[in-house]
Amino acid sequence: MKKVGIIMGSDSDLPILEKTMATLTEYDVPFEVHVYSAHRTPEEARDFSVNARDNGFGVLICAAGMAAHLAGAVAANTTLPVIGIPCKSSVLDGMDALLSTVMMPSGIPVATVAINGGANAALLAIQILAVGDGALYEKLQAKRAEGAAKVLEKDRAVGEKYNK
Ligand code: RP5
Repeated sequence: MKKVGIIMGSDSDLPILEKTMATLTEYDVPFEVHVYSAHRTPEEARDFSVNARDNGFGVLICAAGMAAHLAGAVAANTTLPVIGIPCKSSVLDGMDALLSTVMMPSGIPVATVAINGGANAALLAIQILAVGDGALYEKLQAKRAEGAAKVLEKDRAVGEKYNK
């Protein structure tokens, strides 16, 4: 199976990526994680992106906060699908990172998930890999059904308490 590459702009983004790694682990999807910054270590971020396909990656997830150019800079150097996670910093509530990540010019797409959307970034990466992987597709279907069953159980419990 192709690996998922996870890049964060700073190790201060790690708590958000913990959810990404936990979700990938839940689905037995291999990943490799790095701290490369579009601004502080641009050469390392570029080298990783340029060589990612040859190094066995199928999807890249990039998390960054503030002036979050990492996902876009990575996407500029690869045609692998790139998923951006805008990270919330202490100011502006993550709107800065959201707009910096999502507003890509035509030609260089970044699939942006919600602010701090670490779990959904992993799920989207898994869904991309599942296009060509029947076993992974089956796992996704099973987990969706499990999730729906949990919600229906909550509906039943809430209804039992309040619907007199
Ligand atoms: C971004 O700046 C990082 O992705 C991080 O979210 C933010 C702050 O980085 P640190 O100053 O905590 O290293 O590049």
